[in-house]
Amino acid sequence: KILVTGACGQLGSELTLALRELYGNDNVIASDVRPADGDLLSGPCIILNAMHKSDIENAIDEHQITQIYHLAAILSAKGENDPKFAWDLNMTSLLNILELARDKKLDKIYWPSSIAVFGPDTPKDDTPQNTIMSPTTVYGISKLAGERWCEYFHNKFGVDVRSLRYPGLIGYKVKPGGGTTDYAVDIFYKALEENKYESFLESDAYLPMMYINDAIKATINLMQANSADVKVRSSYNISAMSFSPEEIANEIKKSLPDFKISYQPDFRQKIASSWPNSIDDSEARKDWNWQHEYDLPKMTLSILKGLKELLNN
Ligand code: VAH
Repeated sequence: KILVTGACGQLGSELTLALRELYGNDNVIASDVRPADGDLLSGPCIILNAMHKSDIENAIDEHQITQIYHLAAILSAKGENDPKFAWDLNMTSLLNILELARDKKLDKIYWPSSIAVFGPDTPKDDTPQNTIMSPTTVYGISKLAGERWCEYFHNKFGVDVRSLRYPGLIGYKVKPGGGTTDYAVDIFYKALEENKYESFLESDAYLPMMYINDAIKATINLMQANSADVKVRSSYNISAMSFSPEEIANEIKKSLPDFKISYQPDFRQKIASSWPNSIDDSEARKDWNWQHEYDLPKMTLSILKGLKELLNN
């Protein structure tokens, strides 16, 4: 059976539902430090703090867990408010799970990395799989260290751990928590509720982004690939599109002509400008046929339609 940590989060909630669709409700246990609600209650949910190794071990034994999707983490912006806690949570929880995977011979582990592992001196356009990485956020530092730990546990102990460097993920069903790229989710809520949005990033803050549907597809494709085909055991670059606040605002205006955007950059602008403009994901496309589906126009229409329904219920 599959255990998902951080299941109440932006990615965790939608990934849990997709995994339940694929493997059956009762075979995917949703866990988080806070109680689950909404659609997550369609299957087993437990309270679990991924920093407590014995609690994870008990969950593995009690629910016959063979795979863990470890999504619990503090994201980039929130991490800067409490660096030590962000480091402790992100690293302790990952090491707990890698050690348990080794000792209990779990089948597979999934752990998300991020484009936040790249820094100001990383080549900004078509950032390669292997390049200079000098992250400037604690979140990025924890993801860079985490990638090295994943590769170490794979090479030294044969743990089948797989990872993707997500770009900014745009998912609206659960409000995201603490990401620098989350302006691209907020903008849709504000457009539908107030027809205007004040962006905390500059108009030209161009960033690699991905609709959450594509992120879920990539995650499942990677986890279903033959182990021998998964050649990158730190974390794969993946990408779908890149856009700036101005570009996504113009896309929204095609459906909401009176929508207005203004700009009030804050500390998150500095984080965003340390990240790449675009990512080279040719290794993922070569090793396990990664192929994105959503570009900016298609994503915008999908979100406006889905969010309108969500807000009207
Ligand atoms: C964040 N959404 O903003 C995450 C992501 C690349 C950004 O890692 O922290």
